[in-house]
Amino acid sequence: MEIAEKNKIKTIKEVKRADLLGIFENRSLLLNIPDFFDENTCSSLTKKIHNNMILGFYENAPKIGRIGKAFYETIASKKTQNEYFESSQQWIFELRRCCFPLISPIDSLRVYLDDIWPYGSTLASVNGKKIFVGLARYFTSEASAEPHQDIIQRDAPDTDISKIVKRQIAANVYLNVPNQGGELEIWNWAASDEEFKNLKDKRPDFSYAFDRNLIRSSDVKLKPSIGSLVLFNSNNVHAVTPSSDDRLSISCFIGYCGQNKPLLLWS
Ligand SMILES: O=C(O)CCC(=O)C(=O)O
Ligand SMILES: [Fe+2]
Repeated sequence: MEIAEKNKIKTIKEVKRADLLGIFENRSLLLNIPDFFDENTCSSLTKKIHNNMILGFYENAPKIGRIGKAFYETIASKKTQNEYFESSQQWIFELRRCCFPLISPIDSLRVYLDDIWPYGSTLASVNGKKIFVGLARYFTSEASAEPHQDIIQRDAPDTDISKIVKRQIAANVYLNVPNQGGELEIWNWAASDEEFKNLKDKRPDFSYAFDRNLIRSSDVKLKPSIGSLVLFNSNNVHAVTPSSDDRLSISCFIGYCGQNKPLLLWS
Protein backbone atom coordinates (compact mmCIF):
# COMPACT_ATOMS: atom_id res chain seq x y z
CA MET A 1 0.00 0.00 0.00
CA GLU A 2 1.23 3.48 -0.90
CA ILE A 3 1.75 5.65 2.20
CA ALA A 4 1.45 9.43 1.86
CA GLU A 5 4.76 11.22 2.44
CA LYS A 6 3.39 13.06 5.49
CA ASN A 7 2.45 9.76 7.12
CA LYS A 8 5.75 8.04 6.58
CA ILE A 9 7.32 9.59 9.67
CA LYS A 10 4.79 11.08 12.08
CA THR A 11 6.33 13.20 14.81
CA ILE A 12 3.87 13.65 17.67
CA LYS A 13 3.89 14.73 21.29
CA GLU A 14 1.38 12.23 22.64
CA VAL A 15 0.41 8.85 21.24
CA LYS A 16 -3.32 8.23 20.87
CA ARG A 17 -5.09 4.94 20.22
CA ALA A 18 -5.62 6.00 16.56
CA ASP A 19 -1.86 6.57 16.11
CA LEU A 20 -1.13 3.06 17.36
CA LEU A 21 -3.78 1.62 15.03
CA GLY A 22 -2.18 3.58 12.18
CA ILE A 23 1.06 1.69 12.78
CA PHE A 24 -0.58 -1.70 13.36
CA GLU A 25 -2.55 -1.25 10.12
CA ASN A 26 0.39 0.18 8.18
CA ARG A 27 -1.13 3.60 7.47
CA SER A 28 2.06 5.21 8.77
CA LEU A 29 5.56 3.78 8.83
CA LEU A 30 7.02 5.30 11.95
CA LEU A 31 5.85 7.27 14.99
CA ASN A 32 8.47 9.48 16.53
CA ILE A 33 7.75 10.85 20.02
CA PRO A 34 10.69 13.10 20.94
CA ASP A 35 11.33 13.94 24.61
CA PHE A 36 9.54 10.89 26.01
CA PHE A 37 12.39 11.19 28.53
CA ASP A 38 14.50 14.29 29.08
CA GLU A 39 18.17 14.26 28.12
CA ASN A 40 19.57 14.54 31.64
CA THR A 41 17.51 11.59 32.83
CA CYS A 42 18.73 9.59 29.83
CA SER A 43 22.33 10.41 30.56
CA SER A 44 21.96 9.28 34.21
CA LEU A 45 20.10 6.12 33.15
CA THR A 46 22.76 5.30 30.56
CA LYS A 47 25.49 5.53 33.22
CA LYS A 48 23.53 3.46 35.74
CA ILE A 49 22.75 0.75 33.20
CA HIS A 50 26.27 0.75 31.83
CA ASN A 51 27.84 0.43 35.28
CA ASN A 52 25.44 -2.01 36.91
CA MET A 53 23.94 -4.36 34.40
CA ILE A 54 25.53 -7.45 32.94
CA LEU A 55 25.85 -7.33 29.20
CA GLY A 56 25.38 -10.37 26.98
CA PHE A 57 25.47 -10.63 23.21
CA TYR A 58 22.92 -11.94 20.74
CA GLU A 59 23.81 -15.45 19.68
CA ASN A 60 22.98 -14.62 16.05
CA ALA A 61 24.37 -11.03 16.11
CA PRO A 62 27.49 -11.13 18.30
CA LYS A 63 28.32 -7.43 17.85
CA ILE A 64 25.03 -6.29 19.38
CA GLY A 65 25.03 -6.34 23.17
CA ARG A 66 21.87 -6.87 25.16
CA ILE A 67 20.71 -6.96 28.75
CA GLY A 68 18.10 -9.61 29.35
CA LYS A 69 17.21 -12.04 26.58
CA ALA A 70 14.87 -11.90 23.64
CA PHE A 71 12.11 -14.49 23.96
CA TYR A 72 12.80 -15.93 20.51
CA GLU A 73 16.39 -16.73 21.54
CA THR A 74 15.16 -19.11 24.22
CA ILE A 75 12.67 -21.31 22.40
CA ALA A 76 15.13 -23.86 20.99
CA SER A 77 14.83 -26.31 23.88
CA LYS A 78 12.89 -26.96 27.09
CA LYS A 79 16.12 -26.32 29.01
CA THR A 80 16.70 -22.82 27.57
CA GLN A 81 13.01 -22.00 28.03
CA ASN A 82 13.08 -23.06 31.67
CA GLU A 83 16.25 -21.06 32.29
CA TYR A 84 14.63 -18.02 30.68
CA PHE A 85 11.50 -18.19 32.81
CA GLU A 86 13.59 -18.65 35.96
CA SER A 87 15.19 -15.26 35.22
CA SER A 88 12.55 -13.28 33.30
CA GLN A 89 10.97 -11.51 36.30
CA GLN A 90 14.36 -11.03 37.92
CA TRP A 91 15.63 -9.06 34.89
CA ILE A 92 12.68 -6.67 35.16
CA PHE A 93 13.31 -6.18 38.90
CA GLU A 94 17.05 -5.71 38.33
CA LEU A 95 16.54 -2.98 35.74
CA ARG A 96 14.05 -1.28 38.08
CA ARG A 97 16.52 -1.47 40.95
CA CYS A 98 19.38 -0.26 38.78
CA CYS A 99 17.43 2.83 37.65
CA PHE A 100 16.16 3.80 41.14
CA PRO A 101 15.33 6.56 42.16
CA LEU A 102 14.67 7.25 38.45
CA ILE A 103 11.94 5.24 36.80
CA SER A 104 12.91 2.27 34.70
CA PRO A 105 12.18 3.28 31.06
CA ILE A 106 10.24 0.09 30.41
CA ASP A 107 8.03 0.72 33.45
CA SER A 108 7.26 4.16 32.10
CA LEU A 109 6.41 2.75 28.69
CA ARG A 110 4.25 -0.01 30.19
CA VAL A 111 2.14 2.48 32.13
CA TYR A 112 1.91 4.80 29.13
CA LEU A 113 0.60 2.03 26.86
CA ASP A 114 -1.76 0.85 29.56
CA ASP A 115 -3.22 4.36 29.72
CA ILE A 116 -3.60 5.03 25.99
CA TRP A 117 -5.15 1.71 24.99
CA PRO A 118 -8.82 1.36 26.08
CA TYR A 119 -8.30 -2.23 27.24
CA GLY A 120 -4.91 -1.58 28.81
CA SER A 121 -1.71 -3.51 28.23
CA THR A 122 -0.28 -6.57 29.88
CA LEU A 123 2.83 -8.74 29.82
CA ALA A 124 2.51 -11.81 27.65
CA SER A 125 2.48 -15.17 29.45
CA VAL A 126 3.64 -18.52 28.17
CA ASN A 127 2.33 -21.61 29.95
CA GLY A 128 1.24 -19.40 32.82
CA LYS A 129 4.66 -17.80 33.20
CA LYS A 130 5.24 -14.11 32.65
CA ILE A 131 7.63 -13.08 29.95
CA PHE A 132 10.52 -10.62 30.20
CA VAL A 133 10.01 -7.14 28.79
CA GLY A 134 12.49 -4.28 28.48
CA LEU A 135 15.45 -5.69 26.62
CA ALA A 136 18.32 -3.16 26.53
CA ARG A 137 20.14 -3.13 23.18
CA TYR A 138 23.64 -1.88 23.14
CA PHE A 139 25.32 -1.09 19.81
CA THR A 140 29.02 -0.36 20.25
CA SER A 141 31.28 1.16 17.61
CA GLU A 142 30.59 -0.17 14.10
CA ALA A 143 27.72 -2.41 15.19
CA SER A 144 24.67 -2.39 12.94
CA ALA A 145 21.49 -4.38 12.45
CA GLU A 146 21.02 -5.66 8.93
CA PRO A 147 17.59 -5.53 7.25
CA HIS A 148 15.23 -7.92 9.03
CA GLN A 149 11.68 -8.40 10.26
CA ASP A 150 10.41 -9.33 13.71
CA ILE A 151 7.35 -11.52 13.35
CA ILE A 152 6.44 -13.62 16.35
CA GLN A 153 4.78 -16.29 14.18
CA ARG A 154 8.11 -16.80 12.39
CA ASP A 155 10.43 -16.26 15.32
CA ALA A 156 8.54 -18.31 17.90
CA PRO A 157 5.90 -20.37 16.09
CA ASP A 158 3.46 -22.49 18.08
CA THR A 159 3.85 -20.45 21.24
CA ASP A 160 1.00 -18.92 23.26
CA ILE A 161 1.98 -15.45 22.00
CA SER A 162 2.17 -16.31 18.31
CA LYS A 163 -1.33 -17.79 18.45
CA ILE A 164 -3.04 -14.68 19.80
CA VAL A 165 -1.04 -11.77 18.36
CA LYS A 166 -2.45 -10.45 15.08
CA ARG A 167 -0.10 -7.49 14.47
CA GLN A 168 3.21 -6.45 15.98
CA ILE A 169 4.91 -3.15 16.74
CA ALA A 170 8.52 -2.60 17.83
CA ALA A 171 8.96 0.08 20.51
CA ASN A 172 12.32 1.64 21.37
CA VAL A 173 13.24 4.31 23.91
CA TYR A 174 16.67 5.72 23.04
CA LEU A 175 18.82 6.53 26.07
CA ASN A 176 22.00 7.19 24.13
CA VAL A 177 22.68 7.76 20.44
CA PRO A 178 26.00 7.80 18.59
CA ASN A 179 27.53 10.92 17.06
CA GLN A 180 27.36 9.36 13.63
CA GLY A 181 25.20 6.60 12.21
CA GLY A 182 22.84 4.52 14.31
CA GLU A 183 19.92 5.54 12.08
CA LEU A 184 16.81 3.45 11.98
CA GLU A 185 15.74 2.55 8.44
CA ILE A 186 12.31 1.26 7.52
CA TRP A 187 10.99 -0.22 4.30
CA ASN A 188 7.36 0.09 3.30
CA TRP A 189 7.55 -3.61 2.62
CA ALA A 190 6.80 -6.66 4.69
CA ALA A 191 8.57 -9.54 2.96
CA SER A 192 6.13 -12.43 2.50
CA ASP A 193 7.09 -15.91 3.72
CA GLU A 194 8.04 -16.76 0.16
CA GLU A 195 10.19 -13.63 -0.34
CA PHE A 196 11.75 -14.29 3.06
CA LYS A 197 12.63 -17.84 2.10
CA ASN A 198 14.08 -16.80 -1.26
CA LEU A 199 16.27 -14.11 0.31
CA LYS A 200 17.41 -16.50 3.04
CA ASP A 201 18.23 -19.23 0.54
CA LYS A 202 20.47 -16.79 -1.33
CA ARG A 203 22.42 -15.82 1.78
CA PRO A 204 22.03 -18.47 4.51
CA ASP A 205 25.10 -16.97 6.23
CA PHE A 206 23.08 -13.83 7.09
CA SER A 207 21.31 -15.62 9.99
CA TYR A 208 18.57 -13.23 11.15
CA ALA A 209 18.83 -10.73 8.27
CA PHE A 210 18.69 -10.11 4.51
CA ASP A 211 21.62 -9.09 2.36
CA ARG A 212 21.13 -5.37 1.67
CA ASN A 213 22.52 -5.80 -1.83
CA LEU A 214 19.62 -8.04 -2.76
CA ILE A 215 16.86 -5.58 -1.83
CA ARG A 216 15.89 -2.03 -2.80
CA SER A 217 16.76 0.92 -0.56
CA SER A 218 14.71 1.87 2.51
CA ASP A 219 11.77 4.30 2.47
CA VAL A 220 12.56 6.22 5.64
CA LYS A 221 15.64 6.87 7.71
CA LEU A 222 15.49 8.41 11.16
CA LYS A 223 18.32 9.35 13.45
CA PRO A 224 16.61 8.90 16.83
CA SER A 225 17.08 11.70 19.33
CA ILE A 226 18.07 11.03 22.93
CA GLY A 227 14.95 10.39 25.01
CA SER A 228 12.68 9.68 22.06
CA LEU A 229 10.21 6.85 21.84
CA VAL A 230 9.95 5.36 18.35
CA LEU A 231 7.26 2.92 17.23
CA PHE A 232 7.03 1.02 13.96
CA ASN A 233 5.42 -2.09 12.55
CA SER A 234 8.05 -4.80 12.93
CA ASN A 235 6.60 -6.86 10.05
CA ASN A 236 8.12 -4.19 7.83
CA VAL A 237 11.75 -4.74 6.96
CA HIS A 238 13.98 -2.52 9.13
CA ALA A 239 17.67 -2.01 9.86
CA VAL A 240 20.09 0.08 11.93
CA THR A 241 23.07 1.71 10.17
CA PRO A 242 26.56 1.29 11.73
CA SER A 243 27.14 3.35 14.89
CA SER A 244 30.25 5.48 15.39
CA ASP A 245 30.03 4.87 19.15
CA ASP A 246 27.63 3.73 21.88
CA ARG A 247 23.90 3.51 21.18
CA LEU A 248 21.59 2.29 23.93
CA SER A 249 17.87 1.64 23.70
CA ILE A 250 15.26 -0.10 25.79
CA SER A 251 12.95 -2.09 23.62
CA CYS A 252 9.88 -4.26 23.52
CA PHE A 253 7.27 -5.57 21.14
CA ILE A 254 3.63 -4.60 21.35
CA GLY A 255 1.08 -7.10 20.08
CA TYR A 256 -2.41 -6.27 18.85
CA CYS A 257 -4.81 -9.08 19.69
CA GLY A 258 -8.11 -7.41 18.72
CA GLN A 259 -10.04 -4.14 19.28
CA ASN A 260 -11.37 -5.18 22.67
CA LYS A 261 -8.28 -6.93 23.96
CA PRO A 262 -5.34 -5.62 25.98
CA LEU A 263 -2.09 -4.96 24.15
CA LEU A 264 0.41 -7.73 24.76
CA LEU A 265 4.02 -6.89 25.57
CA TRP A 266 7.22 -8.93 25.32
CA SER A 267 10.85 -8.53 24.33
O1 LIG B 1 17.38 -0.06 17.56
C1 LIG B 1 16.55 0.26 16.72
O2 LIG B 1 16.44 1.42 16.31
C2 LIG B 1 15.61 -0.78 16.15
C3 LIG B 1 16.05 -2.15 16.52
C4 LIG B 1 15.14 -3.26 16.04
O3 LIG B 1 15.49 -3.97 15.15
C5 LIG B 1 13.84 -3.48 16.68
O4 LIG B 1 13.44 -2.73 17.57
O5 LIG B 1 13.17 -4.46 16.28
FE1 LIG C 1 14.07 -5.55 14.75
